[in-house]
Amino acid sequence: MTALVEEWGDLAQARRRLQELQVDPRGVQIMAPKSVQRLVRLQGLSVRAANILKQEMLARGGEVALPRGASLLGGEWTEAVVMGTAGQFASLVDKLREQPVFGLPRLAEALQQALAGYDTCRWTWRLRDRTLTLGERTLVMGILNVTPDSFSDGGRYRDPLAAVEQARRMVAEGADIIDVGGESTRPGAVPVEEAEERARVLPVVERLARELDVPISVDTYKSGVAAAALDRGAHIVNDVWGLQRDPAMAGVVAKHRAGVVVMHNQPEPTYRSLMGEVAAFLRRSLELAQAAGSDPEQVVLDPGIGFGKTPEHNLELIRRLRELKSVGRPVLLGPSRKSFIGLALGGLPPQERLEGTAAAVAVGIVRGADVVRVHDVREMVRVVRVTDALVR
Ligand code: HH2
Repeated sequence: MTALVEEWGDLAQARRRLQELQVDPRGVQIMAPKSVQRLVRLQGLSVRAANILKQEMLARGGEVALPRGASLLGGEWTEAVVMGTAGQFASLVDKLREQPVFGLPRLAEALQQALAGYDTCRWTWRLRDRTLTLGERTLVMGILNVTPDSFSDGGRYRDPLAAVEQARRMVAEGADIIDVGGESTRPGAVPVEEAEERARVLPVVERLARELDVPISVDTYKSGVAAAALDRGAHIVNDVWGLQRDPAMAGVVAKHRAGVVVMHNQPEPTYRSLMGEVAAFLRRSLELAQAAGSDPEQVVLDPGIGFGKTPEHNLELIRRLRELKSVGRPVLLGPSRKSFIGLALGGLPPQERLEGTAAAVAVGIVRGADVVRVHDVREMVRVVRVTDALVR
């Protein structure tokens, strides 16, 4: 007699394990949802809805954790963590949908969407006339900073010829996308006038779009630069303000049916609930994209490592990255050579952060990253391939 504690991560894996056990097909259908445990945090829930939720989940054998005040009908709004199996959640959602009081149908919708997003493992990313499949393997976005002052490679690719050469090298090394940026976003960088940013970025984008087969992304939060780059053949807008800084940006993306990376960003690293606030920001970015006429399949989410975050926030975001999939779209991670890595290594400079970047990329993939944005393409493609072989 032996006993082995097993880990069945998601429904697809549960089905496979049950089939391997030669459970009959009907049994697989019934048991797979019972074997997967989920925890869902709800914020902005009315106390009345919370109490109904608690009764309904207890009746199904699940649980709902509430702050003390909420169960005594203390305040009006509360937070809750709902606990149950995928099967219990499915039955709960069906029940809540039928009760047109206290916003329960909306709650059912939110629960269902979050669980479906979290459990999706294959996505389509629409970029103008192309589509990329995400989730089957991790894609690598190679960074091309045509700036004099980027924190780790400033000044190296300012000359358009050197930039094109570097892009070709990255593609030969396995990059799936090239991300061209003309303004450093590191803390303390000097803001760049739009005319200067255009002059840096556009000649490079134009040549790359013509000469390379991979999609070209433009790293800008200015709608004028994005529109001009799209006119010259770029496929993706990478906006480090998640469509929330320049009000014309969402319209530009929609008009060109471009892919868009919406990154979380804020001026100060202060949070009441880090994951909840980052997810809420990204949900708002996705809504802005849709309101302007984009398909949700154009959008990829990014937690914004190093932007308005302390080193501890960056570590927590990578550790809990998969939670962001509750928003309902795939996730890009950009840890490359960033300062939290230098700090974890006792203060090493950007050029000494290759192995640390590899660790962050590998764990990021294990935790749900679908695309990684990196400087060291040759090395990180190797890290990605091995991590994919281990976890996908
Ligand atoms: N990080 C940087 C710039 N753009 N875009 C996305 N989507 N995600 C990121 O994490 C991200 C980004 C900062 O890194 P880098 O481009 O290397 O430096 P700089 O801003 O100094 O040019």
